[in-house]
Amino acid sequence: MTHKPATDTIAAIATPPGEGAIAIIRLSGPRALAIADQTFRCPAPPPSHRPAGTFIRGKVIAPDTGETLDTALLLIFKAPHSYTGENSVEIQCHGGTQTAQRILNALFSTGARQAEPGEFTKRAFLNDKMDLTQAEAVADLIHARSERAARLATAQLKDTLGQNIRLIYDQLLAEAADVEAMLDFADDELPQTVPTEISRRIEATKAQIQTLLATWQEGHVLREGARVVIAGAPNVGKSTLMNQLTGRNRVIVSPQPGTTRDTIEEPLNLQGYPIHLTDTAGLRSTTSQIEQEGIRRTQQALNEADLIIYMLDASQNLSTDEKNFLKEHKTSNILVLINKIDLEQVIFTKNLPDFDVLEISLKKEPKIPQICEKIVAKIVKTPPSSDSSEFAISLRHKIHLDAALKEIHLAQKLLQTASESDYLLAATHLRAAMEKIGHIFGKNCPEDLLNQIFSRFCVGK
Ligand SMILES: Nc1nc2c(ncn2[C@@H]2O[C@H](COP(=O)(O)OP(=O)(O)OP(=O)(O)O)[C@@H](O)[C@H]2O)c(=O)[nH]1
Ligand SMILES: [Mg+2]
Repeated sequence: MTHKPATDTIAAIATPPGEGAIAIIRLSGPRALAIADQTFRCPAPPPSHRPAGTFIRGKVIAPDTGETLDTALLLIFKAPHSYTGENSVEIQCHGGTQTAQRILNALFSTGARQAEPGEFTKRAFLNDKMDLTQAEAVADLIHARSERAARLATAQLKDTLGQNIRLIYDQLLAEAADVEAMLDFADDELPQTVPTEISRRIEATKAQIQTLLATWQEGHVLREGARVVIAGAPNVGKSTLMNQLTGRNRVIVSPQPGTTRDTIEEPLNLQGYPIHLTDTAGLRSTTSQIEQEGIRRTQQALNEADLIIYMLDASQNLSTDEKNFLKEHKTSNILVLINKIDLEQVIFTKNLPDFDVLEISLKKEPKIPQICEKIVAKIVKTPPSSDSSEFAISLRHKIHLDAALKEIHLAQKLLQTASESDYLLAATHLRAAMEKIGHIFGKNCPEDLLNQIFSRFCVGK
């Protein structure tokens, strides 16, 4: 990476606010060791003269007044062997709400400035300590809400995704160069078709990109959580299901149709996948303004859903509204539950041949494990296969991969014809694809894009 080394020194509290046993303050940049010398009193030699990796016990002082702020430990890292790749210092002081902030102020008064969110990691990226997929994995790990999410982030941090991406980048570079090399033929010797070997390699690269894209759904669910919305006519048992899935009496259940008036969201963790489960107001024609607003909110939740759980009452024939709903959502990601099979049943799975259906009785035979199984299968459409289970791409990666695929398609089309100008243009498309892939691991990534990525980090990371 070609960039100018940072000229300023940044500092931040790296531990969460509140009371705790210890707090950690990080300091990184060209003046980190000089600032440590000014603010940390310890037996000679001073911090800047100590070897990297030493832990020193001493006192942090306010340089202007000489007041002792705390007894603390100071850990020294020297460039390039630090997280950021710069000279860095970590101070471990007593926890609580005051001490760390007072120490931070002392560092500011000696020339450090407050670090932006993710700025330590951004410096690590700019100093080639990690590529962009690894930097993103740091944030993913911090935000991980399940064990699987944490495992995938850890693997990505070890560069599993980056290696795949860089391989694709190198392949595209070689493929573009080989297509360009065809321009060296004299016009009358130009091959009528692109050599099959090059076409085969381009096709293989495309397949690799598609394999990566197939991991998006899982990545999306793990990072953002899946939106699962329970919908259906009033009184079919939506709130009962919500309560049983969450294991809590969260929403009111009653025999009176129209009990739930608003959308109610609850978090749920199913087999390591975070889920936002939403109970909704029963869908029906109504003149009540409150209920109409509830139904409008239901519609909104349905529009944003990753999965709809549509519930029916087994003892009631399908209403026109229900028939219309099912027709409209034939192609949606939808699971149909025929509930109340303990009553006299008039609707069966066989009546709904186009849908994935479970017959249940939340009262007598809820089949919650089967419902959970179905939900997971439907939100993570491609179950992690052995070769893609090491990572799951994010939306940012998906956008670049999709764009790269488009460029490769265009190149392939042009390569089917055989004029010099077509070869040249095809090579240009392959290079454009390569550039999009490069953005994923951070090659020539525009500054505003980097800032956007690092802004979702915590301060101090
Ligand atoms: N017999 C029978 N009754 C059930 C079953 N599941 C739920 N119920 C009852 O059906 C009634 C309605 O349940 P709710 O969960 O409130 O239904 P809902 O779909 O949320 O209804 P609204 O909020 O009005 O749209 C309650 O009296 C439940 O006890 C079932 O499997 N069998
Ligand atoms: Mg309800």
